[in-house]
Amino acid sequence: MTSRVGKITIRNPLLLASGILGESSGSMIRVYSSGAGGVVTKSIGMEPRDGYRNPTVYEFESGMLNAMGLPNPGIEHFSDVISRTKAAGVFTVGSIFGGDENEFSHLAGKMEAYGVDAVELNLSCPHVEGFGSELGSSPERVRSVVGAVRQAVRIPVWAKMTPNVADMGSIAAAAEEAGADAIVAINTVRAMAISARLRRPVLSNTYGGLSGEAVKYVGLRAVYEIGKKCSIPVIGVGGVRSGEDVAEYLVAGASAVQIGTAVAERGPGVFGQVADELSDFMEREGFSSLKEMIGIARR
Ligand code: RRO
Repeated sequence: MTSRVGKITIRNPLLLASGILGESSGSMIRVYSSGAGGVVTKSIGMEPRDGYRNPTVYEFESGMLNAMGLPNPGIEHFSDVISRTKAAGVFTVGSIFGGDENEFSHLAGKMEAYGVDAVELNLSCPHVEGFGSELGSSPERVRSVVGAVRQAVRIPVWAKMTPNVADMGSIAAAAEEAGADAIVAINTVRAMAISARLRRPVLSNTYGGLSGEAVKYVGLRAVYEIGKKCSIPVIGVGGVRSGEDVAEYLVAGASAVQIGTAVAERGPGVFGQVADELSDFMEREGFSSLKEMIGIARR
């Protein structure tokens, strides 16, 4: 089950996606003990933020919509969280968001000093002005943020992409050219829920990000498409709920996957279940390593 993402080796290919249980060391340690290969923290910025007012989440049968609004304690208050996850031996990726390349470089430097194993750049939150997909929709801005972070740190730099653009491949290629070590795809799909009875949008922010089962096929398409344009590893995210979902992402070209909404729906035990299902699938289909599966749909 060992997974390689560039120079990094992870005990299995199932990582906790950013935004779910990733703000406290206790919850991340629990996720790791439940069988995750590692965790990605909640996205952390320069200052503490409360996020949007409720309702921030809308759940339905095939997924979830959220507009949390980047709530986080701020980078200066995050050092203890990382020290504790690292002391517990958890493979920890620090997710960060900023408004420009200077903020991203500062945040990445702090995360590196705190001891994270890699940094994930949130270039893709779909509903907060001045952050996320506003930067991540422009190849030039992606190039400048990734390039600046690359200069600022020695740890691996992962760039998390938005699906809400016409051509994800060229944006991922810009990240690779600027020195990213891996591409993470996808963040949530911009969407909204309406209540006909209340005659208004459901989320306080009106727009939010769609995740879960509903977006798996968008994620698979993104991983496949990015793999055609990039030679760095791709980490697949979106709607992973079973071992066979993981296998689909690997065959599409992903080196590892992240799981978010399924953890929110079913709890951290989902990691152990998905890992067992993946092993069973590999045995049934005659695969003896993850490497044999990666990208075979593209060959
Ligand atoms: O905090 C959020 O509202 C949020 C973030 Br940072 C993100 O990257 N993706 C998302 O769906 N929500």
